[in-house]
Parts: sequence; C-alpha cells; structure tokens
Amino acid sequence: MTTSDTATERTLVIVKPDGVARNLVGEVLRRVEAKGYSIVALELRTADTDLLARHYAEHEDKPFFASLVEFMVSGPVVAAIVEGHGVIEGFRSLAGSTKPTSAAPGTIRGDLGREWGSAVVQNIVHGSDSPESAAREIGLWFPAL
Ligand code: RTP
Ligand code: MG
Repeated sequence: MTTSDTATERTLVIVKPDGVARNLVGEVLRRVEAKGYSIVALELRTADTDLLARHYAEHEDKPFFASLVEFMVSGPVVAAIVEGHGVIEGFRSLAGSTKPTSAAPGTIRGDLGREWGSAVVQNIVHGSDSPESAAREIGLWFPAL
C-alpha cells in the first residue's frame, strides 16, 4: 500500500465522560497528534439525551442502549473533528477494540479503559467507524462545520 491509497479525511472523536473525569483528555489528544493527525475542531460540552440517542441510533434496539446514553450524558465530553490520511480507520486502531479487557496493550482502550464498576463498558473514546458515520456524526456534533 502506498500513502496515496488513503485519502485525507475527517473523523469524529469523543473523549467520553470516563476519560474526561479521569483527566485523560490530554493523553488522548497527545496520541492523536503524535500519530500526525490534526485537530480541526474541539469542544468540551455536556451532551443531551436527544443528541446521544441520535449519535448511537444504530444501537437503539440493543439491551445496553439506555445505559449507554445515560453514561454518555453523565458528565462533560470532549468532541473533536480530527483530520488526516486514513484517519477513520487509523483512529479506530489507536482506540483499540471495544472491550478494554481484550483491547491490545498500546491502544487507548487497552492501556486506559475499564469495564468494571458500571452498567456499560467505559472505554474512554469514541471514533467514527466509516466515512458515512463520520459525515453523519460530524453533522450532529458540529452542525455549523
Ligand atoms: P464507539 O461507537 O463508542 O466508538 O464504540 P465501538 O464502535 O467500539 O462499539 P459499538 O459496538 O459501536 O458500541 C458502542 C458503545 O456501546 C457500549 N457497548 N456495550 N455491554 C455491551 O456488550 C456493550 N457493547 C457495546 C460501549 O461503550 C461501546 O463503546
Ligand atoms: Mg461504534
């Protein structure tokens, strides 16, 4: 694969309430920037249930949906638009797999995530999973951009 195989694109990154509460915003953004990606928008906010329900609409029939939305509105989050070559897949690699217990060491979730003491998996970060998801999520969180 050559570098031209991966286009410059944008993804939505969220440092979830557990990451903000544990003072890991800088650590997440450090890893993003160290990889060579650019932060092109950044906001600290406490989201409402309407936004989170739309953000996680694909999971609305899952048993963990209510707990997930409740967790995501439980405190401030940091939402960012991150730009770079292949950043959608690349940030998912930096984040690691969903369950922190099985996420690889070296990833954000593998190094920092916890899945105990809560009704929902607390895994520090969200990253868009496809170009379609990225466009949809950026529109939800940063409608002016
Ligand atoms: P995210 O959307 O937050 O970036 O996470 P993801 O793609 O790795 O995982 P996804 O399947 O989209 O799930 C969204 C979030 O729901 C919680 N979850 N809990 N109890 C469970 O089995 C379960 N499965 C998912 C996690 O917080 C996950 O990040
Ligand atoms: Mg997901």
